[in-house]
Amino acid sequence: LSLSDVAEQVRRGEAFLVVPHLRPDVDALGSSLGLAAVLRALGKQASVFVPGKLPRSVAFLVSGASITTSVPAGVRFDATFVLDTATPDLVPAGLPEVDRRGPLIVLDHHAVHDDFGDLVVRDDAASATAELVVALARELGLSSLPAACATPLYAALAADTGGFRYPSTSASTLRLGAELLDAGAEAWPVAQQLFEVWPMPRLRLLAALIDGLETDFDGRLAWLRVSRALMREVGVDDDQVDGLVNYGRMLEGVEVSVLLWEWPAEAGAQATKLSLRSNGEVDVAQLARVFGGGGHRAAAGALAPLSMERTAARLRAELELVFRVSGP
Ligand SMILES: [Mn+2]
Repeated sequence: LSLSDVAEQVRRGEAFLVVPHLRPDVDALGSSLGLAAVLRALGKQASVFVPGKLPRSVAFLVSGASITTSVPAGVRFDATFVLDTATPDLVPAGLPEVDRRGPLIVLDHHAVHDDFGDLVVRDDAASATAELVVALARELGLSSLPAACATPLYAALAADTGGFRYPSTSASTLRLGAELLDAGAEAWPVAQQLFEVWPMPRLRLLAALIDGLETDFDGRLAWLRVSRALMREVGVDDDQVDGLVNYGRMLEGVEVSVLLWEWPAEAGAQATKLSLRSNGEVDVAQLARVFGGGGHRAAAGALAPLSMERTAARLRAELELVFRVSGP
């Protein structure tokens, strides 16, 4: 860890660009908004850059001018933070040239990752990137957390721990959650946004997914499949498919849940997105790696340049090895 080096960059600088990964999730965007609030509390300028359409699931974090969809022209940044990002492939396009963006500072908690960035603080023991943002705030001498960072950082923590339930939830995670509530975050409105408020089409999609659920390897594996035709039929976009893989893991006896998701074809080429969840026994980040993806031990994903059936066959071959090695 080089938190003190990062803190030194912050002390020396005036203006910072803050960037979450492409199609940001709640930890990526919440950590970015939280970091921007911390920087502003220290008297610095901070811009959070999120190009393109914001996923519906994170829209509640954004109000007014808290993000920008294009890098402000004419500003020279002293450094650019990239948050919750394990690979340069997920850094959004459109960052300024190096003389205008300064060094790339990566704050991340993915166990499987590529080496990139000029200064890297990566801690796979952190339950969320939000924890690293708070560690940096402390390194910078902020005695109390600014109110503006409370909700985004609390939401990030709650999202990546599944509502403070996953094995990554430690006593210090809960203490940090409490500190963020003290700073002004509200637990229930955040929980509603993260876990409770679903549009009808998403519930209908879940019903269809559960209807089509198949088990494999004596009930240790759950398969879920989403086709474009099903998505059209129930009226959902890609945002709303995210996270549904968790439902396969709920089934008693399931160790790994797989969601295969037909991805929009580009230039006639077929592609399938894989979402993987494990109960902790099987390291699904390693499985995702086979398809060029990544993630965490219990939650990972990849985009395979294959049809859904060929992706399933390839994955099943990998899983045969996993389940044979780990035994019944
Ligand atoms: Mn994260």
